[in-house]
Amino acid sequence: MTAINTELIAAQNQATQATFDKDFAHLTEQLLRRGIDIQQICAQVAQFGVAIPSWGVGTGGTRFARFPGPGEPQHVFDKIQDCGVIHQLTRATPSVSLHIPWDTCSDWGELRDAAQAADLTFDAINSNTFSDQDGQAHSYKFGSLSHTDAATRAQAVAHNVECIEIGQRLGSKALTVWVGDGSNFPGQQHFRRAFDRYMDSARQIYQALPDDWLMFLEHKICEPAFYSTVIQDWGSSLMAAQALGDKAQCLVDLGHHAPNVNIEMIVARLIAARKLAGFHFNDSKYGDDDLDAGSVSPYRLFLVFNELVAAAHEQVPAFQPAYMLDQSHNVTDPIESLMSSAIQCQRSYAQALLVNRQALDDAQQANDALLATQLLKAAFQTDVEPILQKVRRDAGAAADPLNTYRSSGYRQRMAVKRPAAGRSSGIV
Ligand SMILES: [Mn+2]
Repeated sequence: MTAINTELIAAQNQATQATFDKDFAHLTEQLLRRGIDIQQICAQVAQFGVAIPSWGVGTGGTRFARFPGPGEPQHVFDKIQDCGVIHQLTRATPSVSLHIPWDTCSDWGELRDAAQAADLTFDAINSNTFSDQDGQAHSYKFGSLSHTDAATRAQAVAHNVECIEIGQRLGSKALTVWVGDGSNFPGQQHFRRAFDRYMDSARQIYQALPDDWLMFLEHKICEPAFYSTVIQDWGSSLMAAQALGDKAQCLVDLGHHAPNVNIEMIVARLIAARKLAGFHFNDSKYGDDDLDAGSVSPYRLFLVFNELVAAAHEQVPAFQPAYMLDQSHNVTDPIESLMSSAIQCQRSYAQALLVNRQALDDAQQANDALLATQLLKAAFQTDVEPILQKVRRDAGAAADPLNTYRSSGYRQRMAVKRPAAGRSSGIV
């Protein structure tokens, strides 16, 4: 059963079919003049998918306040249903990334069935050792995997192993580990010893990984530790991943860097090291703002995708990054934000596919800086909306997901069905 009436989708798509056909024909002709086959681009974009974080469908918040929205999910099954709506309307989000213990469930088999019914699978599973749970023996106030106390570290390791076991029941193939460990004051922590303790714990988790699983290490420059973090940057992450082994890779959350850091170059370095796990897409102006992907800096997002498309084009071995959104929605309907972010990722990918790789290679080789940068701009400035819409129309999704979602009345129905809960959904 689908959450949004399929007849509504079909009727709305039909209403704009004629204008869409004109737009698509025009872009087809434009791209043909540039030697690009639009059908080939559509086929590649249709294969693109980005995972939804289960916590993203709830309203986020800041450390100051949280303003719950109407009809928020009350449990993991509600979250799956909302993720199903996003996928039904966009066909761009085929999987969900769970977070333990924010997502609790007494029967994981039932959850797997619910996901399957919504045409969803499970992406990487996320552990949480950055906050204390009720009844927990040891506190993570001063760290988890790198804590000075061995019993606290062991508790954090055991939690990660449990996450792997849950993930196995759901069909996940990766564990994402982000720790809030670090220090708030110079001198508080012995940097090298804290890293050694982290590595010792991470090795134990790594040993518990099934053969066909990966371990994604997520670095973050600060917060909640505001002076230093144990896995602060891609350098620390790469050191850890290389020491752990082939199954450990580095996950890039776009918001987890210092302002103005050249993220696309970090991506290129991790690809070169064969250590790029994938992404948590979002956007930011100042820090880990967790704003909607491409909402502030769409060109940066494009430049990241340009590196990914280049790597695929150059057939870098075993290049298969995992794509996930990681956002916090404080002032928007989370379903609307996640749909538009997923489509923004598709858009950046489609634009990156339009880059003339041969001409760019030639310009780089000839040190023609202006032509090289214009080749990127030519791709970025192409309005690929007809491509995205074509892919959605062909897949039975909504031509205009936002409009169809709003006219479906889904949020209003959920507001009645799910009375205000007021819980925090957290931000990672
Ligand atoms: Mn993240």
